[in-house]
Amino acid sequence: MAKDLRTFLADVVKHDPGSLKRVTATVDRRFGVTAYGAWYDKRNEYPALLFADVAGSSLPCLTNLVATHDRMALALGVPVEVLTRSSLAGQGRAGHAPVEVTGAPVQDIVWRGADADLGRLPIPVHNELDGGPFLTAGVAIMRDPESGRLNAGIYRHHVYDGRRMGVWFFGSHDGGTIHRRYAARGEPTPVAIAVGHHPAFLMGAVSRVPGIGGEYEAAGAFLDEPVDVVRAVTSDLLVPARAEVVIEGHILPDERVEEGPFAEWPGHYVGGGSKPVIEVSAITMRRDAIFQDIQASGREHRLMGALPRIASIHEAVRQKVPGLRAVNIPLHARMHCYLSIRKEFDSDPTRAAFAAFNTEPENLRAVVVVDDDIDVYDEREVAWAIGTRFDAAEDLQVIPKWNGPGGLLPTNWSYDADGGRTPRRSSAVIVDATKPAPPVVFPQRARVPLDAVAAVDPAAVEDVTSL
Ligand SMILES: Cc1cc2nc3c(=O)[nH]c(=O)nc-3n(C[C@H](O)[C@H](O)[C@H](O)COP(=O)(O)O)c2cc1C
Ligand SMILES: [Mn+2]
Repeated sequence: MAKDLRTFLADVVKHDPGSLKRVTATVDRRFGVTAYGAWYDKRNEYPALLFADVAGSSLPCLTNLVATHDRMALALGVPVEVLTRSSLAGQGRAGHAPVEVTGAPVQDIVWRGADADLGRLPIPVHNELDGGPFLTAGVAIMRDPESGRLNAGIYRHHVYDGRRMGVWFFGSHDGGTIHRRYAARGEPTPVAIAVGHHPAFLMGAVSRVPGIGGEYEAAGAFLDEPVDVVRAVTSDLLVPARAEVVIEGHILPDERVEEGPFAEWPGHYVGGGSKPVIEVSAITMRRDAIFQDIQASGREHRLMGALPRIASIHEAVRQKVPGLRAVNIPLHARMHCYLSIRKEFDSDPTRAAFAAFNTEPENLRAVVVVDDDIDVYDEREVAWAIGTRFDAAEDLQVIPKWNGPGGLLPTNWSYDADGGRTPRRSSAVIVDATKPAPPVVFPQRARVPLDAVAAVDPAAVEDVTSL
């Protein structure tokens, strides 16, 4: 059977029992959904949460679906170590072009005109100071007017009223390029936003495909099967046939509305400003549709953002420094990046760091480079490398005015006492915590010989209960 949100939920129940929980209490869409997520977060637990009853909506709301590496690994069909210890998630698999079908489940129910009211969907207000409800798990599909290629990405949507919402395309993302191309011709940009699908579909949509388009093919690679698509009901866009909900509309060519505030992945309320506006033309859905949400600035948001960037940085740095061994972007500080390299030349760390910065210029502000004996997935190892192999006067490079101006990083703004703020550019830093390149001899790392450790007999160890 073709993969979709429902097949994945069944997989979770079967393979990861207890990690999908149903909330039976009626919750308010204002903080009700995120309150449960925050309650679990405080306990360092991240179950997927299915809210059966969100006040004022007939649809259930699902959140935190792939907030853990275990469920993400299940979704992508890889061992969890592939996600927690490498940058290889989804890599090396063949892409599959989408296949057009007729009679799609996602068009079982069609709301048009006044019926196409966003207020009927259980779209949550996530964090305390958010400017309103935000659609956070919507995969927006648009067609590049120049090449005709379909592009997809997740972009945040501030819901203004039943028919209109904002959209924020960051920096260099293709979504913004496509919209600007239509707007330059004075034309509206057709857009269709798919909500609720197999997480492998969503990871394909947010993978860092070079050039405009290719996300449907990438989703096919992550799913190991082509995505079934169907023609939208109010445009010629192709939308995923097995999504739960599709919101169709167009981005107005020259209207902008003040958007935000909204708590983003760095864990602050930043961004906002005037943003393009989408006018909704139809909402289609499956029977018994499940609405999907991602907890803004929560763990799922950061995991879904970190994995594609680990992959794209690995690819780019490897081209410049073949000795690259591993890349990590820690979930708790997604603006940091750790690279381990087998160092050949003293210039390797700087080259590697710049390749990483240039791959993700809108996200990274610190790159730490370590040797290949350091495990970049272990914070203790990275901290120890900085403590023992890094000399600040020699090995710290500051790149002034690298990030920004403005955007999501709080340091990319300056603030005044009246509550005002101005976009600024902030610096980035390279921490070279590597030993000198060969043939220089650096002190050896202490360790008990591995063969001695292998010879340990755990059965020879017993609890001391009396002396
Ligand atoms: C949960 C989540 C939320 C995101 N929100 C936004 C957003 O609001 N704006 C944006 O431009 N990118 C956002 N992204 C990143 C893009 O979806 C991603 O970088 C994608 O590759 C961009 O595709 P594009 O270059 O084809 O536009 C988000 C990613 C995730 C996982
Ligand atoms: Mn793209």
